[in-house]
Amino acid sequence: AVAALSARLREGRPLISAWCSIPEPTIAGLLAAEAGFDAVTLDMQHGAHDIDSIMRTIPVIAAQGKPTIARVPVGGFTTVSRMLDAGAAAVIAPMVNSVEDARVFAAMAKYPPLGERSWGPHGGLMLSGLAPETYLKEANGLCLTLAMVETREALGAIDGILGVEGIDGIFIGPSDLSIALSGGSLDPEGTQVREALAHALARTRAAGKRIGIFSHTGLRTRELVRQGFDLITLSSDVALLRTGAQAELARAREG
Ligand code: 3PY
Ligand code: MG
Repeated sequence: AVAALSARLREGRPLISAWCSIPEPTIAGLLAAEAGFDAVTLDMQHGAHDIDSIMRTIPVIAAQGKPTIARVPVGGFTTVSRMLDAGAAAVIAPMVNSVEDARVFAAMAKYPPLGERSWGPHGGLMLSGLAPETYLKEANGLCLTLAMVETREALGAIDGILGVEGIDGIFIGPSDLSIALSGGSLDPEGTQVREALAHALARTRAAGKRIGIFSHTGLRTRELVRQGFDLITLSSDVALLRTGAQAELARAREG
């Protein structure tokens, strides 16, 4: 399950990931199994996941043969290697606004000589099935770093961020980006964001790296796949629960 994400990206097949805020392994397992998502993303920035819940959730997702992606809190660079140690296949770091942020992020995620990741990959070893020496050699390629581009500063520094060795790609936060670009309104699918996305896609391709993005709906996800995004997280456990419940209740109360 650790190698599944990087392998699939190498094949050039985009992934659609679930997004979980509720720290309950059963929810992540359900989204990986019956719902059929390609991966599950667990959120420590705005979601209620913490290190403990993530350590208990990763094996449930892995039991479905699916990779886990973890989003750490803003500036939570010390949490990055703990997520990889627990067996996450990728880490998303929010609000990476400068080359320096990107360098610190990459250093925490990659073993020497590239970075400064400290040894102790209990879950990574268990879930990759690799011997320690092999894991040490291969982990830098297997465990991916996605730096969130969701501010004007990050857009301005995009080539520098993409140029940091050890940064495998970027992940767009369209909501924060829309707030930043409009000067205070929420319009994640608006023209300003669309223009920024076209630029980010082109710069990422030029750098030979990967690009992911958060999407609110299936229709928008289809469009993003067509545009060439490599990883799209679709909706969230909370949003799916809300819309599913509202739809059934509305039917129940019709007439
Ligand atoms: C954003 O849209 O700002 C995000 O961080 C996606 O979760
Ligand atoms: Mg954001």
